[in-house]
Amino acid sequence: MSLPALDVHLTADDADAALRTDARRGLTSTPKILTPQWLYDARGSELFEQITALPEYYPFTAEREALAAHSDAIARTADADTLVELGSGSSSKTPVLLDALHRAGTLRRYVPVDVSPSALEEAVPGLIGAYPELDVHAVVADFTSDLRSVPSDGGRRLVALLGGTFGNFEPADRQTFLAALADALEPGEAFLVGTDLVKDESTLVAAYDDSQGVTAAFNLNVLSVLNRVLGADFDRSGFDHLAVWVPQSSRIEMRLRARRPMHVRVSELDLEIDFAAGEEMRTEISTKFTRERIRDELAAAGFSHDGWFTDPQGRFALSVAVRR
Ligand code: AVJ
Repeated sequence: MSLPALDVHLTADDADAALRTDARRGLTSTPKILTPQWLYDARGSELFEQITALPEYYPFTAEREALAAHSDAIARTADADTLVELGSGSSSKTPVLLDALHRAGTLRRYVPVDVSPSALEEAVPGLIGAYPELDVHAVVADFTSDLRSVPSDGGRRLVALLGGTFGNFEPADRQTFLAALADALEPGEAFLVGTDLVKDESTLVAAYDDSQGVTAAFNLNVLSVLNRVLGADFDRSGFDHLAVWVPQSSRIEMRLRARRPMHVRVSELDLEIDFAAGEEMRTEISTKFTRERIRDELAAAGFSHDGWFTDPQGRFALSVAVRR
């Protein structure tokens, strides 16, 4: 068996530097904001896995149901020989798509893209074992700033961004990403994007503030990450987890709210910051879409909205967009 190809466009030092820059900017801005990437260290990724099994956290199940029900239609619409998966992580949802592309008779190549080399190293051998004919070409990259991960080899690509990750970007960053993707694709190539949908507020809030407190632990873990990586001295017990529905921007915001005034030293950034009692720091946004909104955002970047596939309950959507 030949070793799979692995391209590295992002070193651990690059990733580190980007996060530090982001932390300095975010911790000194008003309001304070962190990029969600800080949430996903080893402990955070483990807590996120636990979140996906919570009864309140429907997006994971709903996306899986939508994929299971519509993978063949997605494969037919995309008509691709290469599946590029952005933020592939453990590649747990990939086999459904690979199987559908295989049934359609077009599948040749799989390109998982992730910032984490260890996630790729764990996921790739199993896929090679399960799909011996498949040409697997793994890429370590931050797809938000670098789409060299989708080089054309003359085949027809389907670029997938699953898990609702698209909703974690600010509107301007979504537009920048879509424009870069449109630029990287040839006319006729496709983009598959998973988006959670607008629904009643109580369902949305419960999904991000579960009764077992797993999401609270996930959110508070970000303070332990900052303490470890940046030598900060955040006191976790000084903060409360909040999940807030913000209708104006159609999104859930995860925040940490200071219970009392606090002074925090971030030694590696040579930074001292203050929290007022009740001050909120945003740690993640999770945008909820309507069909019209996703269609309009895709159209603005040069994509037609050719497929709309939801779970049976209509909670989560998979859109297939074709580069015009
Ligand atoms: C995996 C980033 C899409 O936004 O729903 C779950 C992350 N945060 N609970 C989401 C998350 C809190 C999740 N994404």
